[in-house]
Amino acid sequence: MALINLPDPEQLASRILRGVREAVASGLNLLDNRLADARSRSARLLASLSGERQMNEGHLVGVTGPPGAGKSSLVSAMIREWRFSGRTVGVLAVDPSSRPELGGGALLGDRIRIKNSSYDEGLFIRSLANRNQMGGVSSEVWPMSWLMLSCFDVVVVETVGVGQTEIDIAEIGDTVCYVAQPASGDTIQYLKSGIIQIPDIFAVNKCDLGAPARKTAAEISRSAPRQDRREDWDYPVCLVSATMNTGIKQLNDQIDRHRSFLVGAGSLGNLRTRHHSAWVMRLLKEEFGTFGLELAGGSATISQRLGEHRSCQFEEYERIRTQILSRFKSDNSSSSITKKEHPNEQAVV
Ligand SMILES: Nc1nc2c(ncn2[C@@H]2O[C@H](COP(=O)(O)OP(=O)(O)O)[C@@H](O)[C@H]2O)c(=O)[nH]1
Ligand SMILES: [Mg+2]
Repeated sequence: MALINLPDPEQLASRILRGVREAVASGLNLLDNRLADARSRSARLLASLSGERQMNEGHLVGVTGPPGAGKSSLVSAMIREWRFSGRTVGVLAVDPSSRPELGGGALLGDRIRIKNSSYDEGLFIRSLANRNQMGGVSSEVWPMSWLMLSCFDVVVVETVGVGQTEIDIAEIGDTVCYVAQPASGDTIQYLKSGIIQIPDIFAVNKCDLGAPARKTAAEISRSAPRQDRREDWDYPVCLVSATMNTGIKQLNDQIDRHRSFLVGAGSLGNLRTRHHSAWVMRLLKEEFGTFGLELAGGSATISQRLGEHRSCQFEEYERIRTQILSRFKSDNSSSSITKKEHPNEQAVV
């Protein structure tokens, strides 16, 4: 493959912070690039983007639910509402059914283009095929959402809710909204499984269908397991219709209310820090494996280091990476560990 000039991370970060669209696109491409040089530049980019803003500002909203529930349609309707109120919106659509080569549903971007005919500077959509780690959200999605949070008021991550995904999305969003399909057993089964953290907000879509939607909403209200509930939050169930544009403003209001709830409880920053640590750990594990984590003192030590660097975890991430890489190199030159044992170097070959 021909060599591609990779951007200077610090320069790129300053352009992203000014909301330059080309810079946002190029930053997302960098985060999506698995080669060694790109990975270290990604860490520098994220370190440059980290700051107070990402601890306290913006809103990361996870939208999940079964295929066909109307997530993309609903996100599209929600975007119109947000844009109407002057907020800028970034979207990451992680939806395998959106992959045109699979003949799946229309890309979210296409829906938006159909509905909002004029080009909109305040809206940025990136569709990602699900790179499918056992049904989970692939590891680059979180850094991508973090990048978008540095320059958009609202960042939406749309994922299909199957198995592992709900757990992953709960580790991305400040607020998680579950979109339910009326008259489908999926949601109730999902709630009764009890293994997953319940979403903050439920949206029963397709309320234009009438009774089945109302029945599903009532079932959800009854079934949400009470023991998992956080105090003081009421887990609203909203009846909406993406196609008829019904209840969208009310849903967005509930999403705002959840953010205010987190801010009021002083927990938005803590929540993001927790999510941050979980994903940095995941990125390290993915790049270096458990053996690599041991070279940096093991996961407990790493967690502690990340906890001590709350507002600049990416810089700490980069330091830990460098440390692991140099340990790999020194072990490599002095002992039996072969170069091939560093997964990243294999990737570069
Ligand atoms: N009747 C009705 N159909 C809807 C509504 N929202 C979405 N749909 C339809 O449901 C199907 C799946 O929608 P889509 O947004 O692609 O679902 P996703 O897979 O969850 O993203 C499409 O045929 C939509 O037109 C709604 O509010 N009412
Ligand atoms: Mg979709």
